[in-house]
Amino acid sequence: QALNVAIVGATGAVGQEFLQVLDERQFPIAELKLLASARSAGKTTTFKGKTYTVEELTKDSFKNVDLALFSAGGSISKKFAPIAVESGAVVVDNSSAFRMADGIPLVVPEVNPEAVKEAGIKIGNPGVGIIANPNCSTIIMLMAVNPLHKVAGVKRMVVSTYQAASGAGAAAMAELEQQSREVLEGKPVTMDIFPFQYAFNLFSHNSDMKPNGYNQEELKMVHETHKIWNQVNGDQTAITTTCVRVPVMRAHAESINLEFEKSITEEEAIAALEGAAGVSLINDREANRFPTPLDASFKDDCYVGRVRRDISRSDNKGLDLFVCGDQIRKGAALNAVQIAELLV
Ligand code: A2P
Ligand code: 11C
Repeated sequence: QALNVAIVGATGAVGQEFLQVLDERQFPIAELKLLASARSAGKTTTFKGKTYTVEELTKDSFKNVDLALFSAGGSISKKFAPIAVESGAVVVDNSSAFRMADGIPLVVPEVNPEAVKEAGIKIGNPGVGIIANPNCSTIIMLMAVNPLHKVAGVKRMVVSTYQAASGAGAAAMAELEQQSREVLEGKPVTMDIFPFQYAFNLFSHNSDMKPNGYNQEELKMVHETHKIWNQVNGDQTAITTTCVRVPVMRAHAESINLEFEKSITEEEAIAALEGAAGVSLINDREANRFPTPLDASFKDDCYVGRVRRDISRSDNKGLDLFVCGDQIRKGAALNAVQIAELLV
């Protein structure tokens, strides 16, 4: 059946990508509503050749809406997602507002699609209706790691990220572009979004720093993975992460070291990755050709390479790999639309 769909944050980087992905995947839409702040009310966007006017998000925005895709930040989700559910919509929320809440499924469709049904969420079933989209770094990591986890069980992982501007929104992408131009022109750089020069530089992820020395992005990757894998206390994969912002426009990269419960050879790992939905390999040692953020940009798949036995171990229970995934697509809009597809 065709659904009445609302997009909250329709003018943002992810909001615009929602439209692109819904169009490409021919998502069944009856009516479409584009919502953003009062600043954007009256702006227009075209979708499938038709012009739509952006409306200001208010508590009355969700009448007759079946599905609401949210990407306007955590505080907007906290305030308006319950209102949307109350009005009878199912919400797929791209923010971190509800990810760790009990009873709210946190879903990567290639990993744990069953979580939606288990939570009793379906279109036209008012009252239970928020599904959380994981953090982009978590999604991209799990796309690479989950196929191997299914074969040999991941006991411990050590992850370092190289995160693109898009993860901080459209304004951060514009800042990277502007600063790059300013540096090349020998001008002082404009710093509005980040407290450091971003062009020709990199820095520790800009999320909140916690007393234990981890930032919030790093802890999200740990806790969200345990929830998605349905791992309870005492039976959890040990995970440690370091998140870094690099001057790349829209695809995240991650270096991942894995320790497994069971042996897994390079060949077995490659076979598992080759058979995994949403994963493509770029793993040519002779040509020194492995995934780059530009390979992954504007693509649906996550690209995996550098698949190699960890030489710090004498057994076959350690692997290293590198993954790149489009932060706006699989890290956000595509994953959310795939979740919505589970409902139709
Ligand atoms: P607006 O463009 O009107 O500010 P990004 O993550 O790329 O920065 O995008 C954020 C999205 O969230 C934008 O669509 C933005 O709309 C929207 N947004 C921000 N604040 C609000 C608000 N108070 N009410 C509704 N939408 C908001
Ligand atoms: C980044 N992953 O790349 C972040 C942004 O929890 O959804 C998104 C934060 C979140 O900076």
